[in-house]
Amino acid sequence: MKMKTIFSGIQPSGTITLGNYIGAMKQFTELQEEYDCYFCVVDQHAITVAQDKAELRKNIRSLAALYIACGIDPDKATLFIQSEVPAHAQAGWILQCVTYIGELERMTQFKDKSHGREAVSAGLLTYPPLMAADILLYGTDLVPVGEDQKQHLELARNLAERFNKKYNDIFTVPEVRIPKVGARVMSLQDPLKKMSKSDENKKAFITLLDDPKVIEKKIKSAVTDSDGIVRFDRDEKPGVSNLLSIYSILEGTPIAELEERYDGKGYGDFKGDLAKVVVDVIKPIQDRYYELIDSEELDDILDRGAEKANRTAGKMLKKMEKAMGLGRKERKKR
Ligand code: ATP
Ligand code: LTN
Repeated sequence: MKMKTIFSGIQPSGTITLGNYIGAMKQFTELQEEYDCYFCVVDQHAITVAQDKAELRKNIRSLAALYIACGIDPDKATLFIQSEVPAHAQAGWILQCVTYIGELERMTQFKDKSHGREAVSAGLLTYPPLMAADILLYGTDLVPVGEDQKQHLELARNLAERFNKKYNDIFTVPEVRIPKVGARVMSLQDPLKKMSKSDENKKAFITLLDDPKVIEKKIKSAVTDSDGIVRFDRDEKPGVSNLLSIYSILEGTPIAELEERYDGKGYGDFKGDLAKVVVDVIKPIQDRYYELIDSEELDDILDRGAEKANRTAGKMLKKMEKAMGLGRKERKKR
């Protein structure tokens, strides 16, 4: 039986956060053992909002290195950069033409990101069909993402079904895979908002490349509450609950056990220990990252990844074009 296919992407819009690690990256490393995986640095998605060109270049390479440093094995999974596989933009255009504007305007990410901005790019609105293209080009069965991407995934499924029905049955309708815990790591400064790498307040998130001292500082200044009890309660104690979730996932300890461990102790001890747990996870990732970042090895991996992705995606793009009647009939070999 054919191995099932997985596709997921992360935007190089900054350095990935603990939220991206827990909600996405950590799952990827587990899944590569059982599935045919494609992991992508979705740089074309990042330019839906303004990016500094030098920063973007740096972030793209850095994210690729972080994928590997976190445990993606290029011998098991295909790692590549979206803009190096032109079929994504081409298929994205085709899928835009089967998407209704109303569907795009309903996306909460669009509403959040466009809110209060003066110049909102058309790309920010039409981003979901590009994301659908990323996924559908590979015959993807399963898409591991954090909670915030659920709505985009639903649209990708609708587009696949619509295209299949209208033109030809060529797409696999993908399923979403959201982790049971840690699907929504919250901001350290506003625990009602998700942790996001493009948050203007740098204290709101921890990146995988933060210095251990900075990590400790950010955790110590995380917003909690004034009752001093380490207890999980999302509604009443969102800050403490967020820290407990992070602690539990990274150390592999059930939340109830952590509540017991900190019974009668204050937030100071709790936060100090959590900082150690976070640093213990991040430190080996950083060591591997610095070995890779300027290496030829990284370029070789990305060249190989782009080659394989171009082959797979190119075939599906041809099928899409044929199904819709784009271009000309292939000529008989003479
Ligand atoms: P940006 O701030 O630029 O929008 P982001 O930090 O939200 O970026 P993405 O690159 O959009 O991150 O997301 C990469 C993956 O990480 C996606 O699967 C997304 O669902 C997941 N993810 C993002 N933020 C969180 C979070 N706070 N908790 C859990 N998962 C998250
Ligand atoms: N939209 C996603 C990033 C993304 C993605 C994808 C995730 C782009 N293409 C394909 C999964 C599959 C985000 O903002 N997190």
